[in-house]
Order: sequence, then C-alpha cells, then structure tokens
Amino acid sequence: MEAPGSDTAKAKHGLAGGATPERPDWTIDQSWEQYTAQEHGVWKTLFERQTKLLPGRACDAFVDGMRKLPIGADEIPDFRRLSEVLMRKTGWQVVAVPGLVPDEVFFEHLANRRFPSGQFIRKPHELDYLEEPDVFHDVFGHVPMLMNPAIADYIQAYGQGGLRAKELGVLDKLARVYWYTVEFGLLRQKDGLRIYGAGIASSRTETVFSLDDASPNRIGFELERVMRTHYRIDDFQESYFVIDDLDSLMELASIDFAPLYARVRDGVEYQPGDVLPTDSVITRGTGSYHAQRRVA
Ligand code: HBI
Ligand code: FE
Repeated sequence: MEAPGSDTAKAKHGLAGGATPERPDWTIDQSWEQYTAQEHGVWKTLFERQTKLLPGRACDAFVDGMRKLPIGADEIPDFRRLSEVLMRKTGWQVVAVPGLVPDEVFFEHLANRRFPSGQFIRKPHELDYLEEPDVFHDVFGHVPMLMNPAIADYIQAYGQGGLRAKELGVLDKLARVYWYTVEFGLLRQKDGLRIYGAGIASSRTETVFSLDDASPNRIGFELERVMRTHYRIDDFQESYFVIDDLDSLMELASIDFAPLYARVRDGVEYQPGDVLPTDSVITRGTGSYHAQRRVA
C-alpha cells in the first residue's frame, strides 16, 4: 500500500497532481459546500469499513482522539470545525492543500502546527489504492493522533527538524523516522500491539497485515537503526517498528540530531526486511508476502 508523501507518488503525479499553487504556502479553500453526494459517499464507505475494523487494533489515543472530534460517517469533515477542537486541545489546525506539497512547504506548516490535509477524496474505484494523501488518509488517519499532546509536539518538532535536515542534506534519513512512526508506527499497549501510524490506520488491508500477518517483522523502535532503514513506498511495509509509549516520541524531539546525522549520513544502511542481531525482535516475520510479490 503506497502511502502518500512517497517518492513514487510525487514521481507519478508530481506535486499536488501537477497543480500550481494558488498561494505561496500551497493552501486552498476546502470549499466544503462543494463536495458532492458521491464524494461524501466515498468517505462514508471508507469510514464505516475502517471503523468496523479498528476496535482492538487502533491504539487508545487514536480511539480517544477520534471520539472527541467532529468526524462522522455521513460527511467529509469540515476542516474549520476540526480546527476549533484541535486548537483548544493541542494548538493544531487543519489546512486544505491540493495534494503533495514541496518538502519545505510541508515542514513549514508542521512547524507552525498546521496540518496540511488533502482536500480531495479518492474515486470509488480507488478505495484501496492511494497515490497521494487524500482527505481520508489525512483526516481519518492523521488528525485523531494530533489530539494527543505527545504526538502533537512530536509532529511539530518533525516540521522544525525537517527544515534543518533539508539544509543539512539528510532529509531522506529523517523522513524514515517519520515514515516508521507517524505513518507506519505500532505501539505496544498492555493489552497488545496497536496501530498509531496513519498510513496503517487509514488502510483496511494494512490494518490487518501489520498486526495479524506472519509475514512482517515487528521490531522495537531504535532511532539510529530506523534512520538507517529504507522503507517500502509501493506496498505493505516489510518491518514495523514498535514503541512502548507515545511519550517516548517526544524524547526524540529533544535530541540533538547533529551527531546522529554525522554518524548516519554516509554510514551503513539496512533494507526494509533486514533483522539485525542488535534488534529487539518482537516477531520475526516469514517474509512470505513480499517473497511471492518479488517472484511475481
Ligand atoms: N505533502 N501534503 C503532503 N503530505 C505529506 O505527507 C507530505 C507532503 N510533502 C512531503 C512529504 N510528505 C514527505 O516527503 C516529507 O515527510 C519528507
Ligand atoms: Fe500521511
């Protein structure tokens, strides 16, 4: 499952589907009134499917955040109403963009607690396949976690760090940390492994694969290890990294990344499916899913 923000998405579509920005920060009006009944219908299908699947799979913070937000089945949520609730809780707001935006624009928004959400929704024939972050991926997948103070601070710190990493030429290393946490992260709760990554939470197929399938590795999150690890942009992840509590992500935000970047910038890199002797392995996958795809 290709998650938005991925290189192929940009490669295939360029930025924002090839649109040119109306404003320097690439924001557009959501124009909520202009959504058609069919578009609300696609949202309803996706929402009801995912909501049935997530109990026992989404982490408590996700469920809690979703419950406190004006996000329901019948309509694509209105970003103005989402922003009212988010602003009170964690100082965030949701702004509409046409699709992928340039890295530095993306980071600038995150650094200012503005979450850029796709304004469009996928077509009925695209339910399980996503080229670019649409409103379902961004609002259903990402926004509930922005109600959690640790994640809210972490994603802002990622925005600040992203601008710096771009200057240092190590953006690809930092993007891996975002990918394996905010997009595809798993959380170990007392009652078992749970999803907090938006790329999983908004995907019916990957919600099941990431937790139930014997194929992927599930490995304890370790910052430098993850920074050295390539990820899949066009399919399920081969490994998922697991944290023990969301607050531990906040600690990442307080680390001086400079020495880390110095170590990783030209150092050894790992493939998505690698398992290292130093890894704290929660489940060692069979790799069967990707092996059969390679054959194909
Ligand atoms: N733009 N709208 C949008 N959403 C993303 O998730 C996104 C983006 N631009 C860049 C990007 N993600 C990633 O390439 C960065 O995290 C590196
Ligand atoms: Fe995303």
